[in-house]
Amino acid sequence: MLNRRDWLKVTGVTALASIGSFGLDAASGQAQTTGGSSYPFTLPPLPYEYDALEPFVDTETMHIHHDKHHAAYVNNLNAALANHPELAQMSVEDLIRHLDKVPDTVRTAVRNNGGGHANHSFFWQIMQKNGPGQPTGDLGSAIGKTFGSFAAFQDQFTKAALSVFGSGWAWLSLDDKKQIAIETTPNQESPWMAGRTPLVGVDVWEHAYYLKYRNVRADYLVAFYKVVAWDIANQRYQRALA
Ligand code: MN3
Repeated sequence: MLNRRDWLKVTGVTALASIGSFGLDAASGQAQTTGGSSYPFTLPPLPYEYDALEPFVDTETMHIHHDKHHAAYVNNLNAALANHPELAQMSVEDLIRHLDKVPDTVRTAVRNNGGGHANHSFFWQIMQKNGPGQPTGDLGSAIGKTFGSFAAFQDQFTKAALSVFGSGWAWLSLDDKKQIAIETTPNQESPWMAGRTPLVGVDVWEHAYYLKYRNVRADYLVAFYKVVAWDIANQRYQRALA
């Protein structure tokens, strides 16, 4: 059984590029959370139990968010691709990185639902029970250097997440100059669509928090910091730099 690092050495850059940054469960190296690498896509299981992130993310929200919302993005993405066999070999990351290759008749559907599938597959993996509570490794150093401190980063990230009008996401991303930056996206748009690589992301659609936090998005964000999988974010950072 190869560990993850050896597996990447063996399979090489092509596999890494096509699998993308959410194709593997970075913690375990297992591929069972990929949801399929191309059409027809399937809903990847959560990489932990539904109640694992209690009390910060409640069990009922996880069930509805994963089993209903994420599933709908997968089903709608498959429906959009059903009559486009020329796209059947593309990973969801490839699809949303290259929306220009998607016929305009289904581009909006792929943007919304491919984005939704990619974003949620990423989101489940960037949370964990009993996370380190603060950035680790080289990413921790980069956050300190870029923002001054983790507290200053949190302040800016929270402000960005609160600034999203309506539905969307806030991200810590790596840009094409290998610099980290905070960004927000509307709806199910994502950093991949702009050629950037997400390292941490938080879903601020109301479906992500309304059952427990009602209209108080700020309280949800305080809770989100308790479950960020910073070691996985750091692995993604190192992989994106390599
Ligand atoms: Mn969502």
